[in-house]
Amino acid sequence: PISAPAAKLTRSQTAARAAYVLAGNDRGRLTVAAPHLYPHMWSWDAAFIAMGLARVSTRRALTELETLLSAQWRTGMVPHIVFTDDETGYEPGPRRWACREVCPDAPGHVATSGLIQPPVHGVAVRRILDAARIAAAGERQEVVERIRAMWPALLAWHRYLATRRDPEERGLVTIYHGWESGLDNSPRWDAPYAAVIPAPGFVPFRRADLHALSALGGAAAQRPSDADYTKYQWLVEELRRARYDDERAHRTLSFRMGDVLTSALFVAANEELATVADELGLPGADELIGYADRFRRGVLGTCDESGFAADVDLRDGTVVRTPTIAGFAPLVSGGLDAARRRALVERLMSADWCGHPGFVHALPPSTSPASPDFDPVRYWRGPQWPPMTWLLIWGLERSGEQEAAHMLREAAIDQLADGLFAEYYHPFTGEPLGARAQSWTAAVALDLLA
Ligand code: 9YW
Repeated sequence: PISAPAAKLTRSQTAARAAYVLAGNDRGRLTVAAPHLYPHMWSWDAAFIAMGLARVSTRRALTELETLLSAQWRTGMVPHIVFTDDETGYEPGPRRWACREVCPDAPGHVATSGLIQPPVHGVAVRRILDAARIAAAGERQEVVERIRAMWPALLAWHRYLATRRDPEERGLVTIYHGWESGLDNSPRWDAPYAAVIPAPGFVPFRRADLHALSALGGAAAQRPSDADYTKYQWLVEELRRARYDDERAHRTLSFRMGDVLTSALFVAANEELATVADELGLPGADELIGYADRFRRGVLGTCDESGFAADVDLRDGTVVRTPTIAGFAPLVSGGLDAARRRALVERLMSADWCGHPGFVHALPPSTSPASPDFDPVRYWRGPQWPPMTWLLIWGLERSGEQEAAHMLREAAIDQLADGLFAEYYHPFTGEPLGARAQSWTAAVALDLLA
């Protein structure tokens, strides 16, 4: 357990404590997402964790990605959860997903979920290779060899996304569940979830998350509501009935969204991996650049005049424009002309977003405080999430917006100096919310402080 320090930590104290948290969550070949609430491996968490670990040990960072990729499906899909052997009571657990039982593409040696999460793994690979530059020659050589060995799996993952998740080549990644976006209960998904209606007689299962959170002193008000959760569970049931077959899923699911943030992250990951391919003489660079171009066009095609992006309901083509953090996707994908990029950065720093005068830290909230859907404590409906802050800092730096990037970086480091590495933060009180000692929060701290 990690308790609050009496005063704000210095930068080196924060980094040391972050490394300690990651070590505490290390189960050998994987790092659990959080000790109590999330006692398994999550896909995009693993990528962030690998970026953080790269600052401590490139070898251990690669192990994280290797463990994740060893659970890859035959289709190339990288599952959103890889279950540890422990009987943790997390729901939906392996029995509920029943992937191995109903789908021949699921791996046999390990239990996984049947969903994806945003593909930020290529970003982690790039950063591990960069971190290895200052390592001893032997370590660098090992890093190169291990990246070479995981390359076919990485290419297969990107091919899966570009084909099965974008069969019509719109340049938007289709998601089958809000969980796939990583932003589970974001107001982005309110309208599409209205069409998700559990069949009569569907009995929702026990919510393990509320029990785990209350043990930590957290409240149900910080988590998705029961009504939302029943829909999440029903979608898992629909997917299981489709036997996790993509073609069937596209025809039968009651939720199919073109996710603009996932698509933007996919653009960036393709570009990062293409540079790795060039540097190490690996195959696929042109293919990856082709994917990046297609999905960048897809992202930009959803933008309004100020460059703010939207999701698309693929069941009927409706453009779903909500004031959530996903609207800033073009800062990650790139491609806006300078005037629209400026306008978007100004919007990000405005009082409707980071610059709200009541915020303790001028950091991006998951939903705009100017929106009627904003809720400062409820999960993805308002709180500030350090990994999202990291993504925007990274995107701003890539876009040449150094000043804004610097401001967010300083504010993020100040937020993390509470030494608790909470899952998310209350924008108006600065209070830590959700899990403590959350791995990806600690990983982000390590990277920002390196
Ligand atoms: C859940 C692990 C995961 C993140 C997601 C976040 C949350 C899990 O935690 O989902 O059970 O609701 O929404 O993005 O990967 O940190």
